[in-house]
Amino acid sequence: MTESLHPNIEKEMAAYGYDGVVKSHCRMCHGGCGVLVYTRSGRVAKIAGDPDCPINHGTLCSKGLASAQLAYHPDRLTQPARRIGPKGSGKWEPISWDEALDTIAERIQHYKTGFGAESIVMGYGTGRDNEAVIYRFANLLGTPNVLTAGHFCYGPRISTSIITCGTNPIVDYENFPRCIMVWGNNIVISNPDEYKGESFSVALNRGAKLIAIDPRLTRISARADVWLQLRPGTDAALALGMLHVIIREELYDKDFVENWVYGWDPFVKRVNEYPPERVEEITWVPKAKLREAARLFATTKPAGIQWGVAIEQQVNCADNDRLLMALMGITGNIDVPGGQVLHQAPRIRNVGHFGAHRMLPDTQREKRLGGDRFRLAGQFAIINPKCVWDAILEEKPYPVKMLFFISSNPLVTRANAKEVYRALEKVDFMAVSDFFITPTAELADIVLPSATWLEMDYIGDFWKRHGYILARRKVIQVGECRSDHEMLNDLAHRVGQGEHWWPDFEQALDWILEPMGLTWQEFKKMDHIRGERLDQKYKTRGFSTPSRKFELYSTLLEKWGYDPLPKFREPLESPYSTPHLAKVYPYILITGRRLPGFFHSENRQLPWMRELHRDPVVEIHPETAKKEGIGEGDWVVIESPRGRIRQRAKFFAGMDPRVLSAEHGWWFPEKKDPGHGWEESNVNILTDNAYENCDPAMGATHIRTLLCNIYPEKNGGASHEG
Ligand SMILES: Nc1nc2c(c(=O)[nH]1)N[C@H]1C(S)=C(S)[C@@H](COP(=O)(O)OP(=O)(O)OC[C@H]3O[C@@H](n4cnc5c(=O)[nH]c(N)nc54)[C@H](O)[C@@H]3O)O[C@H]1N2
Ligand SMILES: Nc1nc2c(c(=O)[nH]1)N[C@H]1C(S)=C(S)[C@@H](COP(=O)(O)OP(=O)(O)OC[C@H]3O[C@@H](n4cnc5c(=O)[nH]c(N)nc54)[C@H](O)[C@@H]3O)O[C@H]1N2
Ligand code: SF4
Ligand SMILES: [Mo]
Repeated sequence: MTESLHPNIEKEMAAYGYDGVVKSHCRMCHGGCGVLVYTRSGRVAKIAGDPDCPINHGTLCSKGLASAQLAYHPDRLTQPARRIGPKGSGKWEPISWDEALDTIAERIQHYKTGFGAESIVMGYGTGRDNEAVIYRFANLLGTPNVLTAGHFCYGPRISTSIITCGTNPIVDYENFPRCIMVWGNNIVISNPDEYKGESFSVALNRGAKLIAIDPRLTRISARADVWLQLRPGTDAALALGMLHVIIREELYDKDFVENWVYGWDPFVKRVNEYPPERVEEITWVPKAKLREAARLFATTKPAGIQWGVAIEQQVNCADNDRLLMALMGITGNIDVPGGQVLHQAPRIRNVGHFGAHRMLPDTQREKRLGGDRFRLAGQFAIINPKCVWDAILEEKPYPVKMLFFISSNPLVTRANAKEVYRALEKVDFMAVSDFFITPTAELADIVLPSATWLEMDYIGDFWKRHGYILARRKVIQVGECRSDHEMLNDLAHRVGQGEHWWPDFEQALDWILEPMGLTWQEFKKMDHIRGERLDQKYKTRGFSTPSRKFELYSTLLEKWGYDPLPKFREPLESPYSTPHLAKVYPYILITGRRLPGFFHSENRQLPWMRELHRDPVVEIHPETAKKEGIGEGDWVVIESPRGRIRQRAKFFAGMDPRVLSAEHGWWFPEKKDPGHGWEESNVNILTDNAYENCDPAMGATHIRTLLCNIYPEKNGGASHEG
């Protein structure tokens, strides 16, 4: 696409000998940033931010800049392959796409006939812009089982916001909030979902007040007007305490509460159970600071809450999300400029429509794994991973025979990795689509080479709630790699779903855009489209909930048999709930703080990214290190009741000495044995996935806090070289 280029781009092309430039949208994370991809002789030569893109205004992160190192990586899978030795032997032979897809299609038919479609579990991990095609395939196949990260990431905020106010409220950085409360989120590193750190930083530079709720002194906490350093896992109590102050001091928006809130009186009664004195004991946050933060948030308008996944990977997941929405709602910040906006999508066929959820027969929907245990999750087609491992290992409530993971590395990214391993080892048949043969893929029967964002045409950000859709344009072809969309479109024809799919995936893109009267070829030229922006829609339409109001008291949770009001539950494993365990495992471990260059278990093979961060790191307070005889940079053993791993100690005084923070996602692609060191430093060896340790409605696994011990490796921990 070289028509109508900015003169600077033309100059740059001439100066460096680039022979083409394509505007597209990165997707090294959840995606969104506009990019200019410069090419030379048909290869990507440079990637730069697109200054005209309203999402990133020309900025890019290190992962985006390194995209070509992923696309051209010598270890990449570029052809389908079949395992020829036992599971985990690392012996593969290349096969054709026809052979690979015919084998998978034959297995699907076999298990569907013999055990029912529910015995086939489709899986993906975090948002990759492929979820709509995966759900479509599963629903048309008749399996209610799609295993995602949705139980503890993004799924909770979508489902709880739908039941509270109709859709997910997004901070309106465009209209500059005057106060931002960052709650368990590190947006300047994680750029999560709808949000990019750049917009947040611009709002701060315009003078917004900042409140940070984080057990760690992040760059954001350090810049905050008020930093609440809470005990990890106690967010619900803290939010209830803030609500207590706001209600007692009558700092809430009376008009909104009177006219638009459902369940105010019982809600206030519940909040009254959490006076600041009690909250201080639970959260370790001094009550004076709690009051200061509550007052600042409630009296500075407009204000937004930048929420993070740390509050969702908890036993209090759904209530945490609902409490943050309560704070937004009662302070009058919902759907106002500079507050928290309920955006409208462009008039296209949306992800839910594309996902063909209505095509799944009710008799099959009722079989969704864990659907009767975790009922909020079940309503939103989300399942808890342990339900899948149990169905494989114990065949309860029925056997799962086949797994098909498309963009996920569950052996490294799901709780209780040893149990995950047993399940993947036992399952009858597994197919994996990925860029690399990861530790999970090593246990598959067939692996498929997937295309990176540089190798596909697609409508990016289609699933997000910020109101934009973006054109992702194909720039290169690598080997025989195919996008997950094209692959499933092809496979669907081989399992008898052809009438619901398209001869070619471009026609699917046309179908999505059709209600707007556009084709993909036309949209490509437009770059992005945004839905209509209208504020305070509730004043004319009400909220899209059963009561048409903002439900602080959830009528749906009540209907599904849950407490309709939010509360705090002490984590199952903590110094207070399991004091006997705390004698052996005296520290609270946080897992999974985001690292700039890695994306969960990804990018450890990209030279630029690995040079920035060679080894797994556990943060430890210097006093704690001294007490345990640990030196800066030492390899240490971290041990929990589930197992032990090794990481390197980094001194960090910005945490309570009783807290440690370990990285997640570690395996070592450079290790050539087929396990690639998945057991060595993988923090999910330590995390627990017991059902009681999950949010009762959402099934979110409580992986953010657990009890652990730490000691120098040289004292007899693991036997690895340092
Ligand atoms: N202890 C602990 N565990 C955690 C977390 C934590 O904080 N602590 N965070 C969790 C969270 S929030 C999430 S969302 C999950 C993420 O869990 P996953 O999504 O399973 O994690 P990834 O490591 O990103 O694995 C994705 C795999 O898909 C491949 N891939 C990437 N893009 C594509 C694509 O477009 N197509 C295909 N076919 N493959 C692709 C990558 O190479 C990689 O191997 O992990 C979670 N695990
Ligand atoms: N570079 C990079 N970007 C990513 C990812 C990645 O792996 N790498 N992953 C993506 C995904 S899937 C997700 S879900 C997002 C997540 O993005 P974020 O929500 O920003 O997640 P984290 O950085 O894991 O956690 C944010 C903060 O929560 C704090 N925290 C830990 N425990 C608690 C607690 O109990 N309460 C509170 N209030 N805070 C706590 C941590 O100290 C940390 O500073 O990032 C996305 N972006
Ligand atoms: S934030 Fe995400 S979309 Fe933006 S450049 Fe980084 S990886 Fe790409
Ligand atoms: Mo996530």
